[in-house]
Amino acid sequence: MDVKAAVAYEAGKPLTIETVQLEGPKAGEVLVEIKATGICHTDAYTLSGKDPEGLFPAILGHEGAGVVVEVGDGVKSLKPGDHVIPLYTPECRNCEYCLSFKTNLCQAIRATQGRGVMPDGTSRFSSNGKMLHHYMGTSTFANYTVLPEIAVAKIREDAPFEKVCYIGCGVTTGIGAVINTAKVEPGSRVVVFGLGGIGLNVIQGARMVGASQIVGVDINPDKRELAEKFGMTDFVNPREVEGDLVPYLVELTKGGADYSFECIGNVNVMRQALECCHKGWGMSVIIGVAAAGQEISTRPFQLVTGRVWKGTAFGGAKGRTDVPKIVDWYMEGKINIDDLITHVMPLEKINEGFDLMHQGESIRSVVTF
Ligand code: NAD
Ligand code: AHE
Ligand code: ZN
Repeated sequence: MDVKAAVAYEAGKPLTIETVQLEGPKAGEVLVEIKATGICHTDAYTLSGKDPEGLFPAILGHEGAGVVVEVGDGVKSLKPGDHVIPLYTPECRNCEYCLSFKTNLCQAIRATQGRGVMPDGTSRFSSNGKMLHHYMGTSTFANYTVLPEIAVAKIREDAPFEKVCYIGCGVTTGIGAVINTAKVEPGSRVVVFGLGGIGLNVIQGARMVGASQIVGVDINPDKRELAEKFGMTDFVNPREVEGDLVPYLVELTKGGADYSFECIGNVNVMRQALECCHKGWGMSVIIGVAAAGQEISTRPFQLVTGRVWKGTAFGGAKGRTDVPKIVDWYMEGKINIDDLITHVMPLEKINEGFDLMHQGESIRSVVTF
């Protein structure tokens, strides 16, 4: 079938909006009509050419929501008409990782996903006979996409696509990092580095669990107002701090953060995030994605003296199980998504969404089809 897509032909170049061809679902796959998709910084990272798994040409996008149109042979858990959110972290409930109950990183289809193809090793997308790569197993920058059944979360039908698409990455990543990965306790002092689409969800997660102090750190002062609305108690602009940021934050948090979160992808900030943690127990969680070749460093003494370094993907969430619950939280008014979606645009304007992100003018831009 013909579908409308934004194609990434080359690193560092704008996406090309065009009609491409999509094959129907094979066994174990479903065809989904994408109704809305967010633009996450990770899409920009891959488009920049710095992602070692970034393949071109590809259809990017991993923060979508839509409706199942057709199911392939053997698909049991989904049917046409189901409202769904695609999962870049699938949940097969059968692999060693799923059965460990220690991680959300289902590995059932990770290898083919990283090669930009479906689990059978082929792509469903093409343009004038030339193969296009899938991206993160989701490729939501198209009005139809094909997904493995295990990479689809079924959600309630009254949830608005243009809002809950954000649960496909940013909302779940930020709130999940607090709840699943760090397991922040009430009364904790929290420091959040980077107040973008992820960091603000860390803040709302920290407020939900009852953190008593939530420090936000960002070089863009325009992020302050919204962060305060979401629960930030103290704002720090590193460019306005005289001297080292780390001792400043340790003093502000009266001895160091119980938990810190890096939501930027900057390895120097990752070090600061670890070192501003409280001696003896402070935990720092890396969420930001840093480019290939980048490395983190610190004095091992920082860990010897009790600080803990962790990382998280998709907020430690198991998509098919947890995503429908997070959609419920939104529908019940327990979490705020609306104020984080600062721009909505048609696919034709998707490149403007990337520009707004780079200019620091948006939190989330959402493309609606
Ligand atoms: P974003 O562009 O919306 O936000 C980034 C924020 O960081 C901006 O507010 C920017 O002003 C701020 N910033 C940049 N440099 C800074 C510095 N040196 N000090 C302080 N603040 C600084 O991006 P996003 O969509 O929120 O994504 C954030 C990061 O999280 C990206 O690296 C993205 O790839 C990653 N990410 C990871 C996961 C995961 O599962 N681990 C999921 C989603 C996104
Ligand atoms: N190909 C990239 C991987 C980047 C990365 O870490 N991605 C996160 C999700 S970011 C969503 O916005 C993730 O899920 N990681 C676990 C995994 O298996 O990829 C690179 O840099 O190599
Ligand atoms: Zn993302």
